[in-house]
Amino acid sequence: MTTESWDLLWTDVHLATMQPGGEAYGAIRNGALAVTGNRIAWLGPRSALPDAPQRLAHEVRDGQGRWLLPGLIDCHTHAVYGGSRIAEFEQRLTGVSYEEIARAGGGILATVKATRDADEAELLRTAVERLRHLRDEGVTTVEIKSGYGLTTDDEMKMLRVARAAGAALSMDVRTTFLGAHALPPEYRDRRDAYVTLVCDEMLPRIAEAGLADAVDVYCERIAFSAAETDRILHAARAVGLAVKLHADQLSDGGGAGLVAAHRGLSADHLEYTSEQGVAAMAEADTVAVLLPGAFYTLRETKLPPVELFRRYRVPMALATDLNPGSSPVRSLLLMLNMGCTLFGLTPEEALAGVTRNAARALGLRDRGVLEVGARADLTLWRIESPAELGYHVGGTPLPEVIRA
Ligand code: DI6
Ligand code: FE
Repeated sequence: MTTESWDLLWTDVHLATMQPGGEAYGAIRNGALAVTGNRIAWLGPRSALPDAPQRLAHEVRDGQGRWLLPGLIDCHTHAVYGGSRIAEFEQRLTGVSYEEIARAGGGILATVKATRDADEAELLRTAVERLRHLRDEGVTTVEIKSGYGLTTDDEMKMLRVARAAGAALSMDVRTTFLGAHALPPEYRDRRDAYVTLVCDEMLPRIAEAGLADAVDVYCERIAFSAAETDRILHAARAVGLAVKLHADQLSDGGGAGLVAAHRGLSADHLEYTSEQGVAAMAEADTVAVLLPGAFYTLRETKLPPVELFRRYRVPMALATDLNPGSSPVRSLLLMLNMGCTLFGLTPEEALAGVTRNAARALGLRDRGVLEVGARADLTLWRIESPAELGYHVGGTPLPEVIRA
């Protein structure tokens, strides 16, 4: 043996490192990549390997000209929930709007009832069934929110199930507490009391139990106001949790500027965000998470301000928003396609949105790009070029996946 002894070495692979600033997709054609333990140990052109492959690693694999990418990251889902909203899908197609259904006590509140009624085993079984689709597409890290429990116990139940689903599927799950997703029916005339419950009871208990990595609020005219949101984000930061926000989806409620003022990790949706909001996000290093599945499902027409995000250099991520109402989406690859076709992203921006920038939206610095020291979450694709991942509408090739 020479000096190196890597665990595993791929040769004859094209690398899409997703590092910015150089080749498109950070590509290294005719490359090689080595892993030791659960980290990337070396990468570069095949011709730069310091010795013959067999002398460098315990195991050498021929990549057969496939493309090697980082594991994909879905940074916004509501994958744990009870029941279904298929009847609401039928209702919307007879002309009833999402907001009308929500105001009539359906929508999120219908899922709250079904989630409260479900036990942990049932919630876990159905969440695993949904997340399996993402896993098979090469998703190695997924964020999952609570928000269909809306009592301390039911929110904690959802967060435990989210973690258990990750363990069952060998996916890395990041959990987000979304107690302020809807006003529960028992608090209908006591909004302030519910916000107080979220701030003074739910947040401290969940933080103490270590069940959440971040806190989110649905800031929208059918959910929580900017002032209520501000209270909750303050309380979240007081217990040391990172914050993010469902912002400016159906109206401009100033959500982007508000979460930026709290130095939030991300602002999500953003169809109605103003230039002022975009500028605030740029200043605070807040990632724009775009959710074309919800835009498509609700047949929205107002596009998120992609050109402003580019101009202000706000990183853009893409996610499924997997939820039973506004985004029954189980394919992150389809979001690449919709991000391009509906929102006008380039295929490279779209792919950065489910790798490098999705990692940033979760505050994770150890993944999302191929570089020495990064987690060895890898996907190997038999594709012509990385753009192909956003090209097909259904039937996209599936990867071989290596998980840390
Ligand atoms: N994310 C959400 O939390 C809500 N909309 C969205 O894009 C609603 C989810 C739901 O309808 O259950
Ligand atoms: Fe959402």
